[in-house]
Amino acid sequence: MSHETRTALRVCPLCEATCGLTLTIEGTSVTGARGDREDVFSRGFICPKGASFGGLDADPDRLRTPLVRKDGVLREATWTEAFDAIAAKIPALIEEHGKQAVGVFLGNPNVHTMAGGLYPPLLLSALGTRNVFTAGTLDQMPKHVSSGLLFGDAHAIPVPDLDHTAHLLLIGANPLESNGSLCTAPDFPGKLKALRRRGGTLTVIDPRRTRTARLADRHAAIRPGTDALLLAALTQVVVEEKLADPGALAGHLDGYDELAEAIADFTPEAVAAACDVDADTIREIARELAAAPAAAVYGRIGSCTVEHGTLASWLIDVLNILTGNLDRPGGALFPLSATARAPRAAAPGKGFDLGRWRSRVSGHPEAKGELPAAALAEEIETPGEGRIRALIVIAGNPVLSAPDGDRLDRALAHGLDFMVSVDPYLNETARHADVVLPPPPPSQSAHFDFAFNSFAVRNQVRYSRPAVPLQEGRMDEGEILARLVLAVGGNHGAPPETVDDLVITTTLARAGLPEELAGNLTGRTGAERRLDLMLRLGPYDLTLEQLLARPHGIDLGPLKPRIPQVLRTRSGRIELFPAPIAADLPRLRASIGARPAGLVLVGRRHLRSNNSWMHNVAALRGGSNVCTLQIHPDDAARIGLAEGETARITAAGGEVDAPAEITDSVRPGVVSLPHGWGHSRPGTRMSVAGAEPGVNVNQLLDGTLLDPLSGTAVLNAVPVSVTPTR
Ligand SMILES: Nc1nc2c(c(=O)[nH]1)N[C@H]1C(S)=C(S)[C@@H](COP(=O)(O)OP(=O)(O)OC[C@H]3O[C@@H](n4cnc5c(=O)[nH]c(N)nc54)[C@H](O)[C@@H]3O)O[C@H]1N2
Ligand SMILES: Nc1nc2c(c(=O)[nH]1)N[C@H]1C(S)=C(S)[C@@H](COP(=O)(O)OP(=O)(O)OC[C@H]3O[C@@H](n4cnc5c(=O)[nH]c(N)nc54)[C@H](O)[C@@H]3O)O[C@H]1N2
Ligand code: SF4
Ligand SMILES: [Mo]
Repeated sequence: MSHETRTALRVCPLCEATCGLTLTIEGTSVTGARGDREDVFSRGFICPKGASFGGLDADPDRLRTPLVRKDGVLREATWTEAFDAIAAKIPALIEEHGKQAVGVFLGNPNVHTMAGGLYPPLLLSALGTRNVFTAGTLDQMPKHVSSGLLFGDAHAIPVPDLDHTAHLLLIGANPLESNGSLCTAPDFPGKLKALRRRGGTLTVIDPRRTRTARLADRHAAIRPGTDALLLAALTQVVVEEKLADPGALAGHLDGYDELAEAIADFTPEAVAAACDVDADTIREIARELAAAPAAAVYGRIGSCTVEHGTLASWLIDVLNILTGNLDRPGGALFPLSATARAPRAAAPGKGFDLGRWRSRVSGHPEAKGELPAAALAEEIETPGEGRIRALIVIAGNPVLSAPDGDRLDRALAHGLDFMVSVDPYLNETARHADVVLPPPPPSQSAHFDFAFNSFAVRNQVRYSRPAVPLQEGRMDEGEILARLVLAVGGNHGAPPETVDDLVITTTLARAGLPEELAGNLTGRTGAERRLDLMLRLGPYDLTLEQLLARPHGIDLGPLKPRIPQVLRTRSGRIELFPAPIAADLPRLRASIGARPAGLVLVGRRHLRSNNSWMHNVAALRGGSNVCTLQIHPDDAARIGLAEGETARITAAGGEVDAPAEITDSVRPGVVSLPHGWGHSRPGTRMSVAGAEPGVNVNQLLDGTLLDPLSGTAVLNAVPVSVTPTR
């Protein structure tokens, strides 16, 4: 093995900011990572997670070979044995019990890998199952649904024009810790500081005084779960005081009068007590928003994973629209990524429908082809036709990330005939698998951001080839997933390239292009050739070769107005007041009088962590990155809880114990526990995480509380009680 030191460029896959990294490589090991100053998008920014790329990449707990269960025990196996086992089981199960017998759970890192962008859709069509669950219903599904209803395209999500806005209203997001979400912006903190420096205004709505809130001109510590009420009142003020001026959008709107009438009673005075934000402040925020030369309203987890998540997400864009800020520079704009289909002329589209089918047990409506992740356990446990008997999990850990992990844990242990997990770790979920297929570490994987380029605050495109060669015995994740598609579809053993070739042929045919063009595509792998094709068919007429020649990326310019081209509604217009929203409004109105009797729980994220899987890197542990229950001093005093003392938190789904951290950064009446902890189950292989496991906050949820329109689990504003354990 050679030990010369060199550098390689690699886009960071560890959060949505997509920073360009310069990796230092000795032999085949990554020994350092710094921000790539020449990166066209991130310009050298890096955070502690990116700086720990090497440690994460070389984690000795990463699986090196597939695991196959024999006589009840997971043992190291060859790739052939692993895929043989899958091919022997899944097609036969489908044959015997039908397509619905196989369920799929797609976790968050699928949007951070190239393979995760290219192959899961093919897996779903090979299986033909409706039992599809993703991290989306623990996260951003309300935003997809509101975009689907407003614009006719669930993927048309406007992002705040951070570099040019004069006024940002940020709701339930903490980009100083998360580095941003559904808004891809390397150095989000720097961009907020720049906004303040150029005289702009930042307002943060969050029940916690977060690091982001501390940066703001104004922080309103709202009562959790009431943002839709606040947003309805902001909209009411804009309408009532005739501040609405949709500008260039005026000719593209349907339903303004119906909307205005429907929200007329959501006055600041009506919602103030529920939100615990006074009416004058609400009026002031609305007036400032309307008066700003350019403003953007942006909401994230705290506005999505709540009981009225879809209504809140919808109202955020309604405010952007009515104040003339949607689709204008400095407002909220639709990015145009290099692999998007080239824009077509504006015309009516197919629209967006909800509830085209329902889940078998509880009858939850599908949204965007998915069923609620919170309903996965019951679909495995409940007998009858269509029961899930086999589960394929790709890059997911629902035992920790979804409500009532203990129930799902039992369902996976006792309710399945067969389970496959594609994951680098033997995590709390994968420990139940019959076959575990481990992808190589990121240094050995190519990287392209299919998802995040379409949420980026600047249009740009970058591609990284593997920084070090694939180690002997490793299999590229693209190949793993292609082989999985073949194995479940009865084509086990066919060359994996056939999967990509078929996609290329059908894509060319659909575009009305001759099949021979496939011969022009370049690339070392099927995934690269597909990328090349998408770039060529995309809006900027790029090629893979051009990307390879520009390793620091290609800047494609600032975001530009795209309406009406993005609209896909049946009317061809923006549907301001869609019927499913109208039908859900009475539920919001009814919540005005409801007040929690006791404490409510919200989550939090830590800069040096990521959901459930980064607690195994020693360099990222400690400091603020701990699983404590944050509680306000007044509440702690009332309950009789001392700093560091163990608190017992009880809710509908169960109870957990965590050390109390008394802090006035949470508002009275609110406690906060982070998620992704609870690494204490036997049979996992995450030694660092297991040494200080923390507790699983999602054990407090029983999985019945959902935002009904999107099927998204209510993870914030959950009623809990807290007592000392003594
Ligand atoms: N209470 C509460 N619960 C939450 C949230 C919350 O705010 N509060 N947040 C929710 C949100 S926003 C999300 S997105 C979900 C996430 O939920 P999940 O997607 O279920 O969980 P993750 O912890 O993101 O990790 C998924 C797995 O992907 C694996 N992985 C990492 N890299 C790769 C790779 O390159 N390939 C493959 N195949 N696997 C890889 C990791 O090892 C890990 O086991 O959690 C949700 N749960
Ligand atoms: N370091 C780190 N970065 C991450 C992740 C991580 O785990 N760690 N996860 C990644 C993922 S998967 C995602 S989806 C993004 C999420 O990105 P963000 O949404 O920016 O991250 P959160 O920290 O969950 O911020 C949600 C905020 O909402 C507040 N909140 C809770 N309930 C309410 C409410 O009812 N109303 C209002 N107004 N606010 C409320 C919380 O106090 C919290 O500050 O982060 C990504 N980046
Ligand atoms: S901000 Fe996100 S993308 Fe940038 S270095 Fe940190 S983890 Fe990586
Ligand atoms: Mo997420």
